[in-house]
Amino acid sequence: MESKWWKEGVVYQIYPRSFYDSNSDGIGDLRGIIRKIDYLKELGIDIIWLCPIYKSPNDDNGYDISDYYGIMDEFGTLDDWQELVEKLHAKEMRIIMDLVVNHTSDEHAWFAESRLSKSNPYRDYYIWRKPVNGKEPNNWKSFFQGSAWQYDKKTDEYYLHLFSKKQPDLNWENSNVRNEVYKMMTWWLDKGIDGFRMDVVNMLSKDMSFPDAEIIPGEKYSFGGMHHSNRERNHEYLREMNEQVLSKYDIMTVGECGFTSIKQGIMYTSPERKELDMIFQFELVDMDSGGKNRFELAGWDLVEFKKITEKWQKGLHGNGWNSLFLTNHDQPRAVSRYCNDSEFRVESAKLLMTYLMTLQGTPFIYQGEEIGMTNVSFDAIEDYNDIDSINYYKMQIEEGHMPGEVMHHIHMRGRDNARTPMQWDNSLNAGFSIAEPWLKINPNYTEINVQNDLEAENSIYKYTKSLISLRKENETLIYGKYISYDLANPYVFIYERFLGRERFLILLNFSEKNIDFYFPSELDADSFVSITSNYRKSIIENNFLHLEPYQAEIFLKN
Ligand code: TEU
Ligand code: CA
Repeated sequence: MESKWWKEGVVYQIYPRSFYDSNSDGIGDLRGIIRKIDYLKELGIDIIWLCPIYKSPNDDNGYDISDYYGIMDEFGTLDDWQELVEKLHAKEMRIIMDLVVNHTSDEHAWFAESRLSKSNPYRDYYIWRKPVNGKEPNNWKSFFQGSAWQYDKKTDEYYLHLFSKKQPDLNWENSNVRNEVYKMMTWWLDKGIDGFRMDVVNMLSKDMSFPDAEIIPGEKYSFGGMHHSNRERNHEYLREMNEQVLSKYDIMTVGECGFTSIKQGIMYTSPERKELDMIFQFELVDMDSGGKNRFELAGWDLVEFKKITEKWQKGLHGNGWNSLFLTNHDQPRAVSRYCNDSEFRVESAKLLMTYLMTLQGTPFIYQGEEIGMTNVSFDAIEDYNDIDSINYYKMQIEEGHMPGEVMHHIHMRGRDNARTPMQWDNSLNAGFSIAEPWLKINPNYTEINVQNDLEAENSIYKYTKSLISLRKENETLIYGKYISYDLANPYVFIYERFLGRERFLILLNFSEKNIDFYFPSELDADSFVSITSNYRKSIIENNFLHLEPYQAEIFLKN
C-alpha cells in the first residue's frame, strides 16, 4: 500500500462560527482560529478541515455560497485567511477547505441571472422545469423537508433544490458550470490549500428525466436517492475534475457521500480510477435513523455497528482508503449518541476515541470531541438556529404532532447539538466570546471545558493526545490489516490490527455493565500486554479479563 501524508495524518474539523470569537461579536472567526493553532498542534493535529467560510447569506450557515472567491464578513478577510494558512504551514500543519458545488446560494450572481429569463445565458447553470399539471415536476423531497422544487413566478417554472430553497442545485450537465468550478478550485489551490472536503459530491449528477421516486405510503415526497446519488455520470465528473485540477497538486480529497455502498466506495477511492482519495460514508451514523428522515429515531446496536465497521475495513483494504468519523457538524455528539454522557462520560469519550484512532483510514476529530462535549437540550425551538431542525419542527407541528415529542427528536438528532460554541473554560460564555454567542452555550460548560481537560491528570484531551501519538509511532495502526472476533457479542467489540509480526488487540466494552470477558481461545490472549487503558492497564490471565463499564484497552502482542 502506498504511503501518503493524508493517510498518516489526523484531521480536526473546525466549524468556524462556533470555534473561537476574536473580536467579541459573538461569532467565531478566522483570527479566532489563528489564536488556537497552538492548542491544535499540541494535541497532535496534522490537518484542519475548515467548514465553509465563503460569502453567504447563511440560510444554511455557509453551505449556501453567494461568492466562492470571497470570505464571509463575520469571519474576517482574505488577509486573515492567508495568515491562517501561513501560520498553519509554518507549524507543518495542513488545511483543507469545504467545496460546496452541488448548489449555490440563490443570492449567487449566477442564480440572480438564471432566474431572470428562460433565454438568459445563465439559465442552464441551474435546473429548471415546467410545472406538471400545475404542480412540482416530480415527487422528490428536499433533505430539509418538503418538495425539492421551488416555483419561481417570473418565468413560471420550478428550480430544483435538494437542500433549502435558498440552495438551488447547479446543473452539472452544463460544461460551463463544471469549468467555472474547476477554475475556482484552481484559484484556491494556487493560494496554497492542501485539499478539499467535498460537500454532497455524490449528488452532482441527476437523472435528467426526473422520474418520480418510490414513495413511502402516506408520504407526499420521497428522497429518491438512486435518481440523484452515485450515478455513473457522477463518477465521470469526478474523473474530469481529477484530470483537470486535482491531479496537478499534492493534496487530499474527501468526498461526502451519503447512501453509498461499499462497491461505490471502492469506485470513488480506488487509486486507479483517479476520482477521490477517500469518502465519508454514512452507514454507521445513519444506522439509528428511520427511513423517513434523520429525526426518526431507530435502534442502535453494537452488532450492526461492528458489521458495518468490518465491511468497510475489509472492503477498502488495498482497494481504496477509509475516512473515520463518529460525528461532524450535522450529527449529534458521539458520546451522547453511542455511549453514556453522564456517569461514564469520560470513560465513554475515551472509548470512542480509541475506536477512532485504531482503525485503518484517516481519523477526523470534530471540535469538542477531544474533551467529550455532549448533546444539548434547549427547551424552546426559538433557541435553535439550524434550518433543518426548524423546518422539521414546523412541518411536524403542522402535521399535528405534540411539541414535546418533536423537541425530543431535535434533542436527540438536531444538528445544533454539534454546533453549540466550543467550551474553552468556565468563565462567561465558556470563554468562547465575551459577547452573547450566536447560539446558546451548552450549560454543562462549567464542568466540561478545555481548561479543565488541560489541567486534569486523566482527561479525555490527554488521552486523545496520547492515542494520536501512539498511532503516529505505529505504522500497524495506520496501514495494518483488520480482523475482528466474537462478532455476535452485543456488548464487547474486539479486533486486531496487524502488519508483519506486529499485532495490536483492541478491546472496547460498549456497555455500562461489568463483564466477565473470555477471549476467543484462538487469540492466545495471555500473550498480549496492555499498553493503553481508560482505567488502569489490565493483565489478561487464562484468556480472561473482568471489564469495567465502557472499558477500552489496547494490547500489544509480546
Ligand atoms: O450535508 C449533507 C446532508 O445533508 C447529509 O444529510 C447527508 O446527505 C446524509 O447525512 C447522508 O446520510 C452537507 C453538509 O454537511 C450540511 O451541513 C449541509 O447542510 C448540506 O450538505 C447542504 O450543503
Ligand atoms: Ca467574531
